Amino acid sequence: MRCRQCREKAVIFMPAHRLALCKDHYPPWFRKQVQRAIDRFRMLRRGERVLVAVSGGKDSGALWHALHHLGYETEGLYMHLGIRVEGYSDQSYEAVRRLAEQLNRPLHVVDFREELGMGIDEVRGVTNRPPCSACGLSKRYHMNQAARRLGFSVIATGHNLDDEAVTLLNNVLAWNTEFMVRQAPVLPEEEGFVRKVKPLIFLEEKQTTVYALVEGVPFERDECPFSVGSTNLVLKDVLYRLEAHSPGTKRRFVEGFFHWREQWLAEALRTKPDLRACTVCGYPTTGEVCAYCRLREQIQRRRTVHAVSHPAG
Ligand code: Q46
Ligand code: ZN
Ligand code: ZN
Repeated sequence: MRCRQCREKAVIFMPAHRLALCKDHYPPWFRKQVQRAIDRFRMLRRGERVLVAVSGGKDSGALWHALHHLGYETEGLYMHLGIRVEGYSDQSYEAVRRLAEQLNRPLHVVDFREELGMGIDEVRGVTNRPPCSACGLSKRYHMNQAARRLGFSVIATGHNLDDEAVTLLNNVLAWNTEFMVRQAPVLPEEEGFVRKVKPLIFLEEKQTTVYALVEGVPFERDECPFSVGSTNLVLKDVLYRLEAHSPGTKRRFVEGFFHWREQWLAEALRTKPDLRACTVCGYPTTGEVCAYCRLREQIQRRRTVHAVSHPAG
């Protein structure tokens, strides 16, 4: 396959765009798509500092690299989940550290072992909560709190088109309209919450992978050990097959949803729950104490009980 622009050997063919590009012409095309999504949904303002949530994976790495080369003033935020299985968290951290060095940009780190008193892989032992549920909750919480503490008004995350289509399909299968309302390219700033944006929303996983490889973005190739066997992987496979059969399916699915979401949103906003500050930490919540503080309290209580019934020595 040859590049459409220069006839050199192509590094990627994108059936949905009927476009093949070489290693020199692909990265600028990719960045143009990122800029287009930013402009279309008014995600970022020129001159605004952007906190990029980086996990060590290819998507968030490609995002940080692309935003930096598009001229945005970026800083990275890595959440060290403390997952020791297969050395996952340490290896991811290493990839992120190398990227920060390469871009010569600051990197901030939230360490879950310090914040929660244990890694995400140990939470189940004391709370019965599946690791991904505790992980998602804690990541959302710390992302917001870190952005506020560091004075950022916006956080960018590396969700790509495949992630978005999987989440949507998952929500549609369960008719989880409450979650669907919160699924958007931009979650605007609200009392206590900073704005969240997803500039890779219309780029496929294959596209972010090729970008990361061609641009030499360091990333951890192994997926999180807890993602193995998840429903999301099955849904991803289903969507992959639909896409292969009919290129552009994922994009039509997600685009169509965003169109309808605008109308649902108007209705949902009328019945929006009132938020108030968590009495422990100040994070916005519908109850007295936020879900994160309840999780932390649960962990601490169980650890105290454990220490009393199994005293050391
Ligand atoms: S990092 Fe966390 Fe994912 Fe790992 S524990 Fe689950 S939610 S799978 S994005
Ligand atoms: Zn070319
Ligand atoms: Zn709280």
